[in-house]
Amino acid sequence: MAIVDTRYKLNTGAEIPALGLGTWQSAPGEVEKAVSHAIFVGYRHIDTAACYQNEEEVGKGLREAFASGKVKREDVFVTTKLWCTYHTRVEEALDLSLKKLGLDYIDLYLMHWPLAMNPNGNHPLFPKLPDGSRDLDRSHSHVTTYKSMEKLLATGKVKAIGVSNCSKRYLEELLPQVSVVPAVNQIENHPALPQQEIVDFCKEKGIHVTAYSPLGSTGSPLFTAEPIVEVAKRKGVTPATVLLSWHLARGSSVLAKSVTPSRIEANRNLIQLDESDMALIAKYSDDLASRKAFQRYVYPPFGVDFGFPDKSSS
Ligand code: 1BO
Repeated sequence: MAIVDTRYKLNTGAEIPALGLGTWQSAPGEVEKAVSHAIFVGYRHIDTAACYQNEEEVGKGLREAFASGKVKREDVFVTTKLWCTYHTRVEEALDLSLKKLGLDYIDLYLMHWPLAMNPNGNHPLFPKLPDGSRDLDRSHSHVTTYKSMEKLLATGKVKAIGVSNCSKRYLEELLPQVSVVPAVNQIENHPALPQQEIVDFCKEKGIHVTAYSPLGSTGSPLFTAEPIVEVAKRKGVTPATVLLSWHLARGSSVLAKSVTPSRIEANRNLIQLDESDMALIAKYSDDLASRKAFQRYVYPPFGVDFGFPDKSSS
């Protein structure tokens, strides 16, 4: 089996393909083609979110692929996410996403961030208070929201539920209070933000990790970082291939975002990294951390301390 066809078993028993197409920040008007192209070239995992405002386009791309007759709905793992202004209206949010996507079920429904925002604020997605700070809805903890998500499982409209951007502290708060262990925690993850503590905690609790922004954010130093380039040379691949493959070596699935057909295709070239490759990259991560060259944890979410101290932030 080619490494790109790797699948991980979730705690629901379902399988999640190791490589997914990410659509966050993909330009409108380009996502539909990106989704259909990705599926035509073998991707079986598509990630979107209500907040990305591209679910309709993603849906069109999916329908184009299904209409070809080569791929069926059940062949493609589709993830979407509950946005923060909908924490008090979980099923309504899901129904809106299903309608936009043109699907009758979602394979994985994630709480996008573990905090609720005012549903009646001055902006439908990012409401702010007059002083410019986030307009939060403190009547809803992430635990309350997740409990509403648990009820969705009985409707058949979601096959699995999970979380995103959850630190160890948020998960520690959640797990003892809920009946369904999240199937996935989707987090920003790359060698400059390894989030090892969260990855280890999720593994211990049977929560699969999916990485977003695996190449780092805009202006990321990762492509030219000496250890990444060194591993790429050793293996005869590009730095991007090394950065995507790093997640598979850690047992995580990875979302590769692109709307460019050639790049969508190139991102399938995942390879097996060995212990010495991983050790070289780990040394780079540790070195960045020791120089405090990056923020090791992206929490608390949006820089907001939502009711309890996030001890993992430092
Ligand atoms: C605000 C979106 C973060 C990535 O899903």
